[in-house]
Parts: sequence; C-alpha cells; structure tokens
Amino acid sequence: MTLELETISDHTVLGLSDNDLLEMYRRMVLARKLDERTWALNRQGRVGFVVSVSGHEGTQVGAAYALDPEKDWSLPYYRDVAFNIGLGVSVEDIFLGVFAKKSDPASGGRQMPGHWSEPDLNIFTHSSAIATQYPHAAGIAYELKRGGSDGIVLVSGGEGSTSEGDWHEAMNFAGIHDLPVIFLIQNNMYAISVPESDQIAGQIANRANGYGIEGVVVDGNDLLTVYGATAAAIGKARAGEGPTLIEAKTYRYYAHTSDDDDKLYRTREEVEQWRRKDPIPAFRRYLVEHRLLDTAAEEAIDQESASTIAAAAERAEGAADPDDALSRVYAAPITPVEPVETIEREPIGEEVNLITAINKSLHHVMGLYEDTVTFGEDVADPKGGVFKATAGLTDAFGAARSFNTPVSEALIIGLGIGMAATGTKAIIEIQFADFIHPGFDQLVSEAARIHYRSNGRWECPIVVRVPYGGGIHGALYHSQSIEALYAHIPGLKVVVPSTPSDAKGLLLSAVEDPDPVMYLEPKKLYRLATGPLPSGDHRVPLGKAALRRDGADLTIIAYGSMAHFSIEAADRLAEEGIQVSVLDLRSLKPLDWPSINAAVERTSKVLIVYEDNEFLGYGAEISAQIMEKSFDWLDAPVQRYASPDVPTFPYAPALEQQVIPNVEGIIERARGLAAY
Ligand SMILES: Cc1ncc(C[n+]2csc(CCOP(=O)(O)OP(=O)(O)O)c2C)c(N)n1
Repeated sequence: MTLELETISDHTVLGLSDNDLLEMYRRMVLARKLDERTWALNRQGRVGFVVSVSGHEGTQVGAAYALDPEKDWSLPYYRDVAFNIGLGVSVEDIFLGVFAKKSDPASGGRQMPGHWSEPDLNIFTHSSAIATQYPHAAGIAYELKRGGSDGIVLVSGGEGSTSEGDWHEAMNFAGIHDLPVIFLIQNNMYAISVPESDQIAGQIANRANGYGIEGVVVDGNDLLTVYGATAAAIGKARAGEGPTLIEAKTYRYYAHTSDDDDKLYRTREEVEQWRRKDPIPAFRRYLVEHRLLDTAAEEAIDQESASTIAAAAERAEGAADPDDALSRVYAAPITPVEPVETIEREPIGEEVNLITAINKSLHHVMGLYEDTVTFGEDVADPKGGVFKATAGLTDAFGAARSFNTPVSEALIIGLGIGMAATGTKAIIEIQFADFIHPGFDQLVSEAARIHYRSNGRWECPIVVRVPYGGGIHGALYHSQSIEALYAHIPGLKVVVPSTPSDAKGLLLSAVEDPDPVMYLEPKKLYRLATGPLPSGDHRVPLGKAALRRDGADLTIIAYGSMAHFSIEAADRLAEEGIQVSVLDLRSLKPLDWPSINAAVERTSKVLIVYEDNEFLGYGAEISAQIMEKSFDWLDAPVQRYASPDVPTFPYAPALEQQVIPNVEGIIERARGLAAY
C-alpha cells in the first residue's frame, strides 16, 4: 500500500530532543556550506568535479539521523553529501575526496568525489553505475537477517535509478524475503536533464506494491517528516516486518554536476519556486517558532560551520597527492614464479565424474566453512541445480544457506557482493554462461573493482560458478565461452578445472581467496571427464598450470574440454611418432606464464586450442605474449585452433561439428606444426 505521509509539525511525537533538532539543523547548514565551498573551489579551478547536494539536505539529514551506524548499514549514492555527514563522515574526509588526495578514506583519489565508502561506519563502497547498489543492499540485508542481527540497511538513490533492472530485481528479492532494507528514493524530478515525465509512468512509491512492499511518499524538504518516515521504516525492519520504499520528493538547486548546464532544461522560475521550499530556512523557522534558535545561536552555527569547512578544505588541499595507481587491484595478487615441467601425478581418490566432483566438493567446502552460502536459479533441493551440482546442499545446510533466487543474474551477483561486505562467502551459480550477461555490470563494474576503488579497504570474495561451452548440442544460448570477456578484467580471477581433482582443488582455493573468482565449468566434461577425487582439503593453487603430457615435438596449450581433447589427440599422435606436450592452463587469470615459457623453451612450437571464437579470444593473448617474450625460442609461428567467427554453436549436430574444434582438427594442426 502506498501512503502519502502527512507533514509532521511537532517534533515531540518523534521522540527527538531539543538538542537533536539543533544537531540536525547544524548538519544541514554544514552540508549546504560545504556544497557552496566546493562549487567555489571548482570555479577557481582548484577541484575537478562537483556533485551538488543543495536542496536535498532535509531528506538526507532526516534519514541519516534515524540510523544507528554501529549496527545499521548504508549504501548512499553520489549526491548523499549531507547523508554522509549525518552518518559521521568528517568534513575533512569529504574534502580529501574532493581534492582526490592519497589519504581520501573512500578511495585514495581513485574514484570521483562523492563515491562514499567508510567500513568503520558500515558505509559500503559504490560506483558511478546507477542502481548497482540495490542488489548489494539486498545481500547485506539478507545476511543481517540470516545472522539474527536487528541491524537494518538503508540504500539510497535518485528517481532515475528506479528505471534500472537492478532496482527492480533488488526490490523483488527484498519483498520475497521480507528483508530489513529501506529503499530511499530522492526524487528531485530530473535525472540529469530527463524530467520525471520521461522517466516514470505513475508514481515510484506505487511500484512497491508490485513487490509486496509498503511504499510511502514524503515531502523530502521536510526534515522531520523524512526522519519520522525513516524511523518508522527502521522500526518495522528491526521488528522483522520487512522492507519499505520511501519516495522523498525534493529538488536540487544547482546543475546535476559541475559538467552540466541546467539552464538548458529548467527555467529559473522553476528553480526559484523550489528554493522557496528550501529545507534549511523552513527548519530554521520551525526552530525559531519553538524558541530553540535565536539570531545569536544561528550565527554561531553559521560561523562554526564556515570555519570547520575552511580549515578542513585547507588541510585537505595541502595533503599529499596519490602516487600509486598500480597496487590493490587484487587483495591477494598472484604472480606465478616456478614453472611446471613434469607431468602432474594423478592423486588418489574415489573415481568420479566432473559433476559429481563439483557436487561433492561443494558439500565439502560448505561443511568446512560455515560462512559460505550458495544460491542461484534452481539451486535449492529438491532440484539441486539443472546439472545437479548443488544437489543435497539445502538438505545438508538448510534453506538459508542454499536457496533459489528469482531469474535475475544482476541480482544474483550483486547479492554475493553485498554478502561479501559482511564477511560471508557466496558461492554463486549462474545457470549457463550464456545467461551471465545481465550480470556483466555487477561483475565488471562492481565485484572486480571493489578492492581497487576502495583503495584496499573492502574485499569482494565471491565465487561465481558458471557452466560454459559447447559440444552438448546446446545451440546458440547454451554453449557460449565467456572466459575472454572476464579474464580481460583487472580484479577478477578466472579458473577452469578439467579433471575431478582439479574441480575440488580449484574450488577450495577459490573459496579461500579474498578476490572474486569466476569458476568456469566445462559442461561437456560433466560426465565425460572421470578421475580420482581426493578426500580431505585438497587444494590446487590459483595460477598454476598442469602438464598433462610431455613430448619434445610441440606443446598444445589448452583448458577445459579442449585440454581433454588435446590429451586424446596427443595420445594418438604418439602412435605416429609425434611427441606432444599438453599444458592444461587451469587458471586463465592469473596466467601461469613461467610454465608457458618453459614449454616454449622445451618444444619451440606451440598450438593453442580453445573453443571460443578465435578472434580476440583467450588464445590471442597467449600467442601475443609468446611472440613478445619468447620469440627467440620459436621454430614456427604460434598457431591457434578455435571456433571461426560465428555465433557459437548452431544446434543441428552437423552444424555444431562444423564449428567446434575437435580431436581430428587438433591432430591435423599438430601434425602440420610438427612438420614445419
Ligand atoms: C548505469 C548508468 N547509466 C547512465 C549513467 C549516467 N548518469 C549519471 S547520473 C544520471 C542520472 C541519474 O539521475 P537520478 O537517479 O534521478 O539521480 P540524481 O542525479 O537526479 O540525484 C545518469 C543517467 C550512469 N552513471 N550509470
């Protein structure tokens, strides 16, 4: 149900003391003066970029005042200057961000100003991508609820953000699970230049109804009303009664940012009209009427704010500039040093196929670490995943640790990111690689960048399991190879097991790693690849290739199902007297360069086999590195055998066979290379 909340005209009903009111007023004044100072610095050319808060102070100070940063979490958006002041972020820390200084606690100068983050106050880092914060909020709220905390989450954004899928997916999930989360939408009627009429059909708060959530509309310029609505929503969430959507109607007085010219899309009359509803004079009048503020007290607050700002800006401007753009890409950087030059011995263990190994390894790792959860589409029992990878996990560990999600890939990955912020390790399942694309933004713009963009203050340890690849007649949408897209991204690690023992070893290492790891499962091998599954805590280090065959004539570099086929090809070539090494990469990022280099030095000829499209595929990178770094050892050009430039893979068996690399093709190319 949507409620239009009445303006609150008496603070005593809210349980606020006189001091509370004065403190709220002080925070609004501080935020306004900080904004004005930042604009002035921008015009003087001393700071690069301003995201203005002026006009939103009533909403932001009111909402923040209702939170308890000791146990509550906040996910602000870029305009939330006053909200952050309200949470306890110091003016100096804000200026360190504005001046992009090394000691900027939010990002060390790596992000634009206004990209808030403060682990000590439970303020989670955010990006510039509109609406990506909502699934994170849902993930944090899920963990607070699962852990039995009475902490709640407040996530904030503009009205434009409610047009993004991430917002709807998070609202839906919050509604399904009755999560303790408040969606605060600051509706200032413009998303840059786009007016509300081009953005939203109907009313934002009404959208809550569709998700089983209560929606309320408040006058965002009325501090007490916003405080009252937020406090009520928080009380409800703490009592386990679920989420609330608060739509606060407000206005920004300046352009969207210092790069915008609002005269193009708003009249000065309109701005003036809204300035007459300015939350600061309105609240000042309230305080004066209630004899809480006189001229002397007002001037004292003005002066105190001005001097706080002047001193903070001066100190921040004089602080050291950042000088290190290269560190903290990974929480645990891995640089392989020792090459593998001997065939990896098969471990001892029960003989299983790849999918059974993955299933048993998930059971093992979730038993080992209580802070793990797994979720995705169809993951929960009784189905246990469309490939049965997660079968039995709900029964073994409970519905809170192994659960189904809606069909919402951005949400699925975003939930994991939010959970990671609370210290929980999500082992996410994406049903098919072909359907990960809606989650691309969450992986690339969020998970991969969280450590870097927070200058190392947050980690994002998630494992994203993804069945990928062809050879199973899955056609165009159940066959894709996605490794090159993700291995390209700094901050992500990408692994591909091709044997049951590696499936376990890489899973355990991925779960124990503090960075986001994409764990690609070659689904062609689910039943085809069999081998021993070691018992106990078997680990395969990330960034270490395996030599599967040793031969002096040439090396095939492959991974996933193509490693499997390359071994078969090598066995057959041996019968013809051609001795082939097969290097199974296992880790695509980090890449085991020393082992590749050693293989080049041993055999001087290299064929790279991968089933993705050849053009700009993963093999192109290996080939380029060999040419650049090991050219002198080569006796022949490095060759690639991969899929041609067509969408992978057409359905009819005859069509798929025409495109996907196969054993005969490997043999043919290896023969040619050996004879070169
Ligand atoms: C996903 C995405 N698309 C586009 C942009 C560019 N952009 C930055 S701010 C903005 C408008 C956002 O408006 P709104 O959510 O209403 O917040 P406001 O700035 O008005 O407070 C756009 C389109 C972006 N940052 N992210």
